[in-house]
Amino acid sequence: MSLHLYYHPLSSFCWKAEIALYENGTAFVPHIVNLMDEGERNAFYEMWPIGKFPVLRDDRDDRIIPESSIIIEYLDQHYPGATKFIPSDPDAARQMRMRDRFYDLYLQLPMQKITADKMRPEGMHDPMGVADARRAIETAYRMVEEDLAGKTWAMGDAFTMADCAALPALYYADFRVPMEGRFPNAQKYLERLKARPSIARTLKEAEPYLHMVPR
Ligand SMILES: N[C@@H](CCC(=O)N[C@@H](CS)C(=O)NCC(=O)O)C(=O)O
Repeated sequence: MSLHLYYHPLSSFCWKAEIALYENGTAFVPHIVNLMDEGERNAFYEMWPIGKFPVLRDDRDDRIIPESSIIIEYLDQHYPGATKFIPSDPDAARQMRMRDRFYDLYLQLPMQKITADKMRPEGMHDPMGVADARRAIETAYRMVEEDLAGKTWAMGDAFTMADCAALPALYYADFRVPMEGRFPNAQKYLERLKARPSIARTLKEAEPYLHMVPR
């Protein structure tokens, strides 16, 4: 098999890539990377010195493809399937990429900030940074709520890369800053996402690890 995914089943950005792979039934070899293990960490950094997963390796052309959005673009180009992640129309593609960036940068990153703060040692916390992150998430929720009005998926009727980005962002953000009925479009969208088979599978595989998420 030519595709190998280096990932961790708890990682929000890895979910994005897993969803895209499962969406089109694209065959791949999964490699769970335990960054706490020195040997595994060194081997992973050797492949991608930035040290962030997911990373896709394609043996067919001996290529390393890091970054969740770039992985999905690569799958769309080189391993196409029934779900087309990037719309063919250039304007629609740009709008889709905007939403993909939005979910990554303005929901996932502040959510990661809150989670990372929980793992910091006593005396090293950053309450101001966490308060900023919570505010950023609230702003993103309000914008997403408006954007989703009358839509099934982030771009309307078609499931795209933006939806692969939306699930991990909304799932974990809702865990950190609960929407609690304040954003009905976003909450219904999150439920639709969770019910999609590619996503249900990704979440099911994460289940045995979810107890490791810091409360
Ligand atoms: N921009 C990257 C972000 C990837 C990322 O932040 N991955 C996290 C897990 S969700 C990671 O590798 N964390 C491990 C670390 O920073 O040591 C992408 O879209 O793939």
